[in-house]
Amino acid sequence: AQVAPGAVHVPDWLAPEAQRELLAACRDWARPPAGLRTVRTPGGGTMTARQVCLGWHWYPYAYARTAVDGDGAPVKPFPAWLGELGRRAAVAALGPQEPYAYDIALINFYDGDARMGMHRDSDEKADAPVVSLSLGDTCLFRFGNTETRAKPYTDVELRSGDLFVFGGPSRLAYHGVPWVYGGTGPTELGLSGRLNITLRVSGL
Ligand code: MD3
Ligand code: FE
Repeated sequence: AQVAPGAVHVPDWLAPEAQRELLAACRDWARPPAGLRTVRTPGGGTMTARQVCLGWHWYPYAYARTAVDGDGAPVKPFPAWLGELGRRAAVAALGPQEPYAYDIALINFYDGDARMGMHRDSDEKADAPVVSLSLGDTCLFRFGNTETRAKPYTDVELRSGDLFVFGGPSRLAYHGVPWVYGGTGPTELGLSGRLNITLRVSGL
């Protein structure tokens, strides 16, 4: 379903087996070195969702090749199969696309009362669509507008296996995760909490 121009939600895009495989990969990527970390913002705050990066390491508000705000280790490689998954996802949501060379994965892990405030993603230097895949607990995702972090916005529930692609005019829209509904994920997956995997093109 199109939520806004270029913003398309494809519920249940990942089959259960693909969700299990992606979760297993995320568990591996979460391990040190350059594993899951708590992100501190320049204003002294901390993000409640913890994060691990592949390809390029994001820190507020730039990209590096090492975990500069973590253990300093080189960022983990971005695997070719994940880039292929990103291209397939973009085509599934938006139709025929340039063959974008996805080279960044940001993986956010939400447990407890973790959430994400309204923000824009503008640290990438390319305009390729962002691909988002959700695993585990359902969340409320808030898709805003390009002008202000306030209303109007559209609220959408994202469930395990859902795909969301943000391209064109939606690439620079404000968005956030006001909350996660604990204990709502598929029992068979064996994940307590929520994982979101975003695939991006750095343009670097
Ligand atoms: C719209 N992640 O990693 S996914 C983020 O669920 C982020 O962890 C949220 O916002 C999460 O930056 C939301 C949906 C999403 C991701 C990236 C976007 C929406 C986006 C980039 C541009 C526009
Ligand atoms: Fe974002």
